[in-house]
Amino acid sequence: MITMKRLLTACLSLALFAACSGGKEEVAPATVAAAPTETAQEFVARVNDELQELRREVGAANWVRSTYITGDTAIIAAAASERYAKWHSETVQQAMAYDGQELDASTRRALDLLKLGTSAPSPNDAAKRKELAEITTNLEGTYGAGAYCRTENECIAGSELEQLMRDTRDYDELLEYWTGWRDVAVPMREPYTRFVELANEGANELGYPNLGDMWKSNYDMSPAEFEAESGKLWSQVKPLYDELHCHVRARLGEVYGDDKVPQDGPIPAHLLGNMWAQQWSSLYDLVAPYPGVGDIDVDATLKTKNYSPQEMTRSAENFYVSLGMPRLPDTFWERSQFTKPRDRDVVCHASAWGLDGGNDLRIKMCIQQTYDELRVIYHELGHNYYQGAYKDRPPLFQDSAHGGFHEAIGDTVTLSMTPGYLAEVGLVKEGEDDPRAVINRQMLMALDKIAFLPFGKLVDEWRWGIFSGAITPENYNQAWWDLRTRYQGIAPAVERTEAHFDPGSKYHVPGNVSYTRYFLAHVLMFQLHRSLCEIAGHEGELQACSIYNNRSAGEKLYAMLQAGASQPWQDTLEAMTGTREMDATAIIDYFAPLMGYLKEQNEGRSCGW
Ligand code: X8Z
Ligand code: ZN
Repeated sequence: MITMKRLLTACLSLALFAACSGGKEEVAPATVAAAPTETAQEFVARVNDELQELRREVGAANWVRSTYITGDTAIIAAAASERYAKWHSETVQQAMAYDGQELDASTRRALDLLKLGTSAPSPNDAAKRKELAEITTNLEGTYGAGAYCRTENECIAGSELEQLMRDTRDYDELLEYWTGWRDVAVPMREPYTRFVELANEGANELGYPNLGDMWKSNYDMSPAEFEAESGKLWSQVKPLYDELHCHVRARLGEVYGDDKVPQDGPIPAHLLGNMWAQQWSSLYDLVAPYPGVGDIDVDATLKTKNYSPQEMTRSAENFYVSLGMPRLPDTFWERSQFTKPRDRDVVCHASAWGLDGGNDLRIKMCIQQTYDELRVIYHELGHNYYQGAYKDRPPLFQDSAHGGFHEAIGDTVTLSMTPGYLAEVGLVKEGEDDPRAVINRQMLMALDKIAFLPFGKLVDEWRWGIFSGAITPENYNQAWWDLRTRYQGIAPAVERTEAHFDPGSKYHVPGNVSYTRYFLAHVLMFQLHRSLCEIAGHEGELQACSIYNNRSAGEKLYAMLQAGASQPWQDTLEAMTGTREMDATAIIDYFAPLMGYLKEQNEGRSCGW
């Protein structure tokens, strides 16, 4: 999505960028624009210059805020957001002067993207703008600094709770972490409700019925078409999820007992090895089809060789370099946050930053020595390589083709982390050729990629509902759990009420990052992988392909990244894959071997919930 936030960071809170400034004397710009004094092209050139300058300031303020959460940095970040929001409101008003003019496609696109240049549009009223900036800044800060305190002296930070959810198998202990973390979100309910009112007002002023429609307008098609498009993709992939759900539920029933995991109902939400039940790879040992066959124990290598966070990051960089992409700048290594500082609160949720117009690339993570984290690093560097590739475009085009593309690049690359690749770079020992190892590997992959799909779909369905008013504050939590159960087939093991605000326990809600992008990325990554593998001349099963070291694939990928947001995403996708449509057939092809196995396993079971 084209947001001020995303123009700089590929996962940062929008909140920080949506702010304002100014006193009471401010007058809202006229809604009917005066005759312009500059041509549309001159206007766009000026906007690009101003945007570049503003981004330096907003980027710096947000970086400091995210890596040093205090009351002081809240003031600095909110003030910068506020300034950006003021500029944005006023500049969009000025742009309306060109509404009726016939313009070349690039200028028209620049004006359209300008309008969409925030994910939390402010009302054009100084007091409300300030309020919105403060709310969004504080919501993300509350998340970043959040912890579950078992006792007065024993508090566990969010990122540590995430790790415990991966490692622990004790039913009650898991439930304790699960509910403990959700207490952090309770105080978010009220400010979030106000956020919805204010940002909707801002969206109305920009001409959108509500913020959900504005978010859905980011895809070079109408909101209704976009909803239909994502609905179509979901119905293509749902059968894969249903098989996986059925099998995992059966195994969990064996572990915890059918009284705890009823075999005809939703799975208790705290048992999937992940705080949000969104990626299940930490359950691999429970569902490994052929235990021990061709095991890819990257965790063990990282620990035995004692890889540092920087070494892990270097290994990800080497992959991109093998495709012919440049090395990351020295400043990346100097300025990134690789580990969780001991002495202060930070937002640990991983993000990638393209500061100074893409010349100053950084990641912000709290890296742990695991294979899961290694893959997150590859994901983040995908963002950084995108940011570096489109940096020579005008600022309004410095973004991905659509939000899903930004999220898909690093994940496309991780599909090339085949056993052969991992052996070549010394992360595992050379394995033998055994078809059972393929099924094992596919299971591990499916626990992440297929398990994620319904969650990727529902988070914004909930937000579209609250932004449109179809879901009211009295039903926020109930509606959230209805969607979680309907899509994911999971349910809370303890009562949840409207005193809770469980969506707030997921970073992207207080962080105000739209989420459909991840759902789309999970479809696109397989589509892109299939095309890149064709270019690389791969023959045979898609799951066996790695584009590591392949310059032809790398060139094609880099050309796509360089296009940035300069053209409709359909053109970009066509140049890369030959088709103008997102399509889930590649993910279905990819997992064909595993699907055969799952169907066999599920025979005689009654699936569904
Ligand atoms: O937020 C992320 C990235 C940063 S853009 C780590 N992801 C989503 C999540 O964690 O919920 C990647 C997968 C989905
Ligand atoms: Zn990302």
